Amino acid sequence: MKFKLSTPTAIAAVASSFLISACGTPPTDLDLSLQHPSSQGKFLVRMEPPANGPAINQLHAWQVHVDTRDGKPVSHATIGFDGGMPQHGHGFPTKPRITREVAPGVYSLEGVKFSMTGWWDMRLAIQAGGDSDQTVFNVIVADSGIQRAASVTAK
Ligand SMILES: [Cu+2]
Repeated sequence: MKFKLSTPTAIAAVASSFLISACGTPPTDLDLSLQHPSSQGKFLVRMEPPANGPAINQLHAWQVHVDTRDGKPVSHATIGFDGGMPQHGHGFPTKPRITREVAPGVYSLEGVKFSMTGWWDMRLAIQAGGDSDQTVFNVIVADSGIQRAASVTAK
């Protein structure tokens, strides 16, 4: 019997089709701010999406602004990126990476692509001047682009 699916494969297929169809409603208390201190408070981080969109499946770049707590740009930081859809258990379809520092304390995050609407998280691990810290940003992607925090609170 060559064509019989093994049980784990069958379960995985059912589970993944369930996850895709049950898109999930993001938690209502999700913090959608694009600017906040890193988790241990070592840096102030601001995420800047493209001015327009981005549309689903459109490859694009963000700018990541890293400052000290008193507002001075943090240059020469090493920033790692990870993220995905917490409710779907998958990552980005691409490998977004911090590629370069475009201005003091401003870093380009390239290769970002949202492959579906819903809740995505963007996790940064920042190392600079002997300090390291991390932070998470939540993004709700709608068909019209990124849902801004302001439009979430204005219900
Ligand atoms: Cu997904």
